[in-house]
Amino acid sequence: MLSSLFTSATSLETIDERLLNCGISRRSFLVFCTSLMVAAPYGLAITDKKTPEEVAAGLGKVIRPAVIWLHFQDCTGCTESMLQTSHPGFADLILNVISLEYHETLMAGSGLQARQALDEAVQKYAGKYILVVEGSIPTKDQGIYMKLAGRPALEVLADIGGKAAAIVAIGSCASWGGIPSADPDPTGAVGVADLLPDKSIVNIPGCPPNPYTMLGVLLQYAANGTLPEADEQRRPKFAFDRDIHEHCPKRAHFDAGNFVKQYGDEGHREGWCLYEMGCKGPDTHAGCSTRHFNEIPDVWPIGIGAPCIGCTEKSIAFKVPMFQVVQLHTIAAPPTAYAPITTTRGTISPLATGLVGIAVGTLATAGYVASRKFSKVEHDESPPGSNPPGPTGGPASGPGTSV
Ligand code: FSX
Ligand code: SF4
Ligand code: F3S
Repeated sequence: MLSSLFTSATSLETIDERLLNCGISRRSFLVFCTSLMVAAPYGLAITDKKTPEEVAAGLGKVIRPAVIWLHFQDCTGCTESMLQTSHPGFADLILNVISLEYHETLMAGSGLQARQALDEAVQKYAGKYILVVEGSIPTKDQGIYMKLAGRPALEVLADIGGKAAAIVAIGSCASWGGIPSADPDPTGAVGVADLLPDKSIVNIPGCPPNPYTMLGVLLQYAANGTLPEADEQRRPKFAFDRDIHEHCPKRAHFDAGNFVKQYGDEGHREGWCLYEMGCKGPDTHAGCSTRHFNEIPDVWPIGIGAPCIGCTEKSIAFKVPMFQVVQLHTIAAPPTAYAPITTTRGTISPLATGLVGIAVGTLATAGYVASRKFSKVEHDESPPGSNPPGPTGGPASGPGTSV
């Protein structure tokens, strides 16, 4: 049973003991637990249907999980997104709820010292540690493009990954290859699951991903030895079960047909939808639209006025050009069955009442919607940004077929 892994075999402290010894306040821990609950409102055993106090009480008793963190072909953005927290000391708290045994960016030692630290950690916690992998693994030419202490990453992963209790592939690079695997993929970059398909692996793609997703996975595993339910791409459902578009704050503009045509245009300044700028939100599964980064509201790509590039999707990120408009698979173009919300009210003759009035009104509305749809969708083959909205800020072209 995995639940007793850390309690029986290590001398690690509980989270409560550790935080007390480090002088970290209960209040900070409660804020941390609240952030976890925001990241995982359901689908994660440690937060499910609980209050922050209940989450803190449960987590406090958990033995800190031993974590070995390896860097392969990466930019260290995943680590940075975890450490660049908005509250002073919060990164410190994060690093204390887990027991980080090896992490090249954070450790003081280097060279032989670092290698010894890694060997000792692997030996001490063999079969019990969680391995976090950041970065892709080069496979071309016997993996010669990335070595750690003289060994190809391929060999290091097979060895250290093979002795791990579970593996978390953090970031898009470790999940499937990410940026290094972009065409022409000079190193043959792949993700962890491509090389160790039979291991317990959780993929947390994103470039970078939300760190609370990873912390939630690590802590659930430490608490009860289970991994959260995953989708077919091994992504935890609690964080990847819906697309960005479903909860995007710009969704009302999408439905109304208000699209940015050019960076800095009137629509952009007004906060309109970025679909025609190539936003991949309708095709991208991630929680960014509700779980922002660095605990700061609106700190996420669309929140700062940039389109989503689909960084969590293997078939999109670094494959589909940034400004290419995605096809709408799961959702319809802005409603055609009723008037758009930007329609201005016209004057109705007092004589035009009853059934005739209704029929005329219905036809007029349908005609308006249809003309708007046909004239602005089918004939709008201009590249994004070529047709900025007019000075009145009227609705721009509709989405759906201008791919
Ligand atoms: Fe990859 Fe992580 Fe992108 Fe960078 O290191 S997921 S390039 S943000 O940070 O691996
Ligand atoms: Fe938001 Fe992008 Fe959808 Fe527009 S297309 S509503 S910006 S996710
Ligand atoms: Fe990535 Fe899109 Fe979120 S680019 S960070 S999935 S908004």
